[in-house]
Amino acid sequence: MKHLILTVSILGLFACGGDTTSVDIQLTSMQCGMCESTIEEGVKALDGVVAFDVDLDKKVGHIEYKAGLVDLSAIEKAISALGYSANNTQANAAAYEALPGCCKLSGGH
Ligand SMILES: [Cu+2]
Repeated sequence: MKHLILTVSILGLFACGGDTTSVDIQLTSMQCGMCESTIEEGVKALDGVVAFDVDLDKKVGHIEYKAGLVDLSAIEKAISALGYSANNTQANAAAYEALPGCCKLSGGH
């Protein structure tokens, strides 16, 4: 297992010299500025994420990441674990339930 981790780390180092991938992620369940900062902080904490900028009005997150370190499905899963949907990945139900009322889809906006 240690060898595997080491190998992955070395691959990651090589990937650092490469290009970053940039893509837009649909964040349709985002409701307010609190959601925006929760998602931004959660995603920026991931290894391999270079930049992440959320547009609350358009409900889109623009992400730049190093494909050797993280991939889009891992990023979508991380957003799901925060309680929000990402592209076609639905929000984790338990995480969604734990969100403040204003961040839920039925919130009083
Ligand atoms: Cu919110």
